Amino acid sequence: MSVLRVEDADAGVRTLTLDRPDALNALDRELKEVLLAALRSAARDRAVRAVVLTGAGRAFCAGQDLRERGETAPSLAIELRERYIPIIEAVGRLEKPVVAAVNGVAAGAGFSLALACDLRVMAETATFISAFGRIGLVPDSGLSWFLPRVVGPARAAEIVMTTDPVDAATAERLGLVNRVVPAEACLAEAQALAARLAAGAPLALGLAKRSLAYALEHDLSASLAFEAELQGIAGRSADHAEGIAAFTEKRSARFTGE
Ligand code: LHQ
Repeated sequence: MSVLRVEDADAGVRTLTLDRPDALNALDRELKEVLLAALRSAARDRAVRAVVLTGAGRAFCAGQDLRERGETAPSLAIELRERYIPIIEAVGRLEKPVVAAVNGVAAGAGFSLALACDLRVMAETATFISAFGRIGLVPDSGLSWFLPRVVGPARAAEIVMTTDPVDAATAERLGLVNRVVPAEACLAEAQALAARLAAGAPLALGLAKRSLAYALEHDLSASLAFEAELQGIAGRSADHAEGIAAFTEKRSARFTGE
């Protein structure tokens, strides 16, 4: 039985479910490997137009499997370079919307993984915990990059240094998540949001993701130039022509990604 469930729905939404509920979906060697392979496969598969990432049972993901710690690479830096960084980068480079259904606690690298996704739907019972400090570690897998950009430096310092759980209402107020829903509706809401995005123009969505990421790291002039370059590409697409035709004919567009 796999530690990752992969399920496709008609709308082009692929749901990846971390499936080690007894360990709160902690990331062991196998789960890291299959998750990375699944993200790469979702990137290649043209039928996949949006991805939902969630956890089985009562957790989203409790970060590194601490029971496996003794068996992993002696250097945590090596473990991060070889296993965690490729996963975080695969989510960012996947030119399709990735929606996290944060169904329960997201701790340590599980918190980072949720923040690497483009959008987050959070169960009202879920929490985020920067658990690293509790075990004498520093934030990793991008948490120290994502967090100050989303909540500002003071809030980021508080979340990282106190390691206090951030409840769903606070997460919503801080802009850490797009919406908070009853726990039982979390996955369905995330899948519905992903299905809406999957109906959009795939090329344009992928380029928009690239543009937003670029703008976080560059100044206005560079971002304006990058937007123009991407618009040049989008403007030559069949989907743009279809969008214009649909507008003119007063009908819904049928985008293909061409
Ligand atoms: C777990 C885990 C877990 C194994 C719960 N592992 N079993 C990257 C590079 C390399 C190495 C180092 O790390 C990193 C990045 C990181 O992610 S470091 C941060 C690692 N994660 C944590 O420190 C979180 C550890 N977990 C917890 O603090 C709690 O479990 C939370 C707050 C998440 C949930 O608390 P509870 O709701 O009270 O659940 P629980 O603690 O009773 O856990 C339930 C079961 O899940 C339990 O197993 P058991 O057999 O006793 O029922 C836990 O041992 C297991 N579990 N997290 N990370």
